[in-house]
Amino acid sequence: MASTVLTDFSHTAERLTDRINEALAAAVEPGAGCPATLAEAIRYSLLAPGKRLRPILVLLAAEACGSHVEDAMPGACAVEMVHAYSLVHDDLPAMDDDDLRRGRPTCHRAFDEATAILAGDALLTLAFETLATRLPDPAIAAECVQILARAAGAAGMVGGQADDLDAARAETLREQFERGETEACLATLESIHRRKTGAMFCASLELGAAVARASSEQTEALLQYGTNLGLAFQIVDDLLDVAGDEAATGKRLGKDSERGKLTYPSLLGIEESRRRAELLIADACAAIQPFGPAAALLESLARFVQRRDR
Ligand code: GRG
Repeated sequence: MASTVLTDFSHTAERLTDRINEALAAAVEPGAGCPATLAEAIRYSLLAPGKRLRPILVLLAAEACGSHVEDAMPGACAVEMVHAYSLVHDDLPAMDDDDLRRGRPTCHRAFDEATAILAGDALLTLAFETLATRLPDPAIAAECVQILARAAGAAGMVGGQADDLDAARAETLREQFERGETEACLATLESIHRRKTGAMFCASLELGAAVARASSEQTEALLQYGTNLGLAFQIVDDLLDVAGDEAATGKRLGKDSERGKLTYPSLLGIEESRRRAELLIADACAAIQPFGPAAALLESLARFVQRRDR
């Protein structure tokens, strides 16, 4: 059963990833005025071999709501640009200080810190230019800009990252943990990850829905799917940090425990974390049942997230 599910998703990923990569490569053809090294750092980071889960979500959501892949491609590219910027900045010494990402040296290692900061800035800016100029309907373009800005901004991904880095909050979490207040710890962790990781999953689905002019019921169902999927994705990410394989994930592992960071496995243990991820995936899949067979690929993506090793 597991292998059927993974095979289903690998077919979908194969079908869409080449098209996404082509569109991304075209979007970062260096324009006049862009310095050569900056252009190289942008392409190095954006075109590195990631899973492309967020752009695939945009395209599958649009398809499930009756639209076509090509119509949703600007949204798919924009969300991957924001994701790539967040990884470049997260890897910087001032943040997570990492030297390996997607199986390669991180951007600031391959280039230098200033270039990595600027490549991230350029990717973030290009995401909004892509939405504004590549979506033909100005009303839909404006809606998509709003969706992505809200998810990526101070009350979304950036806010979640700020809280995740906040030493005072980490101290509070640890004290709560030591007092045995597991539920309070879980609520804090969930609040961080809903913004840091989950908001971009939800935005991806909402972008696909906006392009397809989905009904509010369809959008709501997709958001429920995205909220559960995003949290499950994070739990699995924490599990991979404990028991994953560096060659498969392409990043350094074991960093959470090295830093004494509270994570789902450190709070709940490995088995209970796995069980929670499984329940969240089941809830994600239940949320999209109203789409009928059109939801099958979103369901296979969710199963992939649960069982992923990278
Ligand atoms: C710097 C504003 C700012 C935000 C950073 C996304 C993020 C917030 C940090 C990345 C660090 C991290 C490990 C987050 C947890 C989950 C996550 C986003 C993992 C990376 O996503 P994948 O696995 O990566 O989809 P690929 O490389 O496959 O695209």
